Amino acid sequence: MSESDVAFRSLVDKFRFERVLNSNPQTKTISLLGLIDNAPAILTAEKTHFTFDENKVESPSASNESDSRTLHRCENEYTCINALQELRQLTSNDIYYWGLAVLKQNMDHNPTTRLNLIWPATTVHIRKFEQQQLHLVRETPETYERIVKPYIDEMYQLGRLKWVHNILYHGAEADRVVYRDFLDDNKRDGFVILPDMKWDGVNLDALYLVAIFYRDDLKSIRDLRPEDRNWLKSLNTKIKTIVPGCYNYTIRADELRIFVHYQPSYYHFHIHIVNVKHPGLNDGIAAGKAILLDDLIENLKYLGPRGYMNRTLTYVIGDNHDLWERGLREVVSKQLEEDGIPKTPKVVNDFAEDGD
Ligand code: G7M
Repeated sequence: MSESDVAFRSLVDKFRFERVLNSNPQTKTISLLGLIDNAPAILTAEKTHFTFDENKVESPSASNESDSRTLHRCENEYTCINALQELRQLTSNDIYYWGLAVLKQNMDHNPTTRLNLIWPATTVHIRKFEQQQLHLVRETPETYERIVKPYIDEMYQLGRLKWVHNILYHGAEADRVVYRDFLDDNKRDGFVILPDMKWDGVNLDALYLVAIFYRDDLKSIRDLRPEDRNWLKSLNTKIKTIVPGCYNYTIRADELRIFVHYQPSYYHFHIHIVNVKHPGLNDGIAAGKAILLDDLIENLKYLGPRGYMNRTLTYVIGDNHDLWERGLREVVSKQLEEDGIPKTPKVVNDFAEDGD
């Protein structure tokens, strides 16, 4: 075990469970709130996907691109059904059989779970992970200036970006960095690509990278102007060129979903790079949260000199988000009224009244 394994293990061992914040049977994740040394901690576990070792086989006779990319899916004792240790049938019916199984697990080949720990966790973290009611809000430029911008400025002052600065300037996660684009005479346009905290770094089906930029004048897409268009275009090209090469071309440029979040959790410009077949964890890739980089580039052609500051942006927000209480709740109810949507009638719950 490395020193960092030992430190992580001792923190997880000290975790004292308090309550479940959220769990999702589709993404197979659970987030637990607990205490470590009397400070709040959030432990998230995600059951990992099945793995196959993938080797690229260069065929000497390959004359076209698809031939040269033939994938050889090699099996080992841990891939999929080879790892079967126990099997119990639940039922069978005609030609259909189903049951439960235990598969042999191995840290290198098929670890059971990806664990994320946030410690000490702030109330912003806890509220973000907690199950909550979601709402769609239309953020006009006026709403942005009045409610959202002051919030972003406050978040910035609170120093929630320490992890970003650690990556950019202090060598954090350096051993995992996939690519660093850093020109001494043009630091402003540079960036770092590395595995997102959400990816185990093993299974390419779930490939999830994040590109973080040295520019610190962009808090979110709201700060993008038409003059940034060429910069974004060259980023897009670089990402699509570099990432497939980093993974031995087992993933192609057109298999990368490249997008940003609005609202993001962290107000320092960064881009998500995800295998297009990944359905996304929670709402990370959903409409109302993810905006494709290609669409950003295209839209900047038409938005005028103030760029994204001119647009109304529609997105999903949870009622645990600070912005909800800071004014978005009123914005939403006013918008529904202006749109002529009838007020929701009071719904009587018959079952509750019957005492069932
Ligand atoms: O929603 P937003 O666009 O702000 O997403 C931020 C992304 O950064 C998420 O996909 C996180 O999983 C990722 N992320 C957050 N932290 C704190 C870290 C970190 O410390 N390291 C890495 N590699 N990714 C992180």
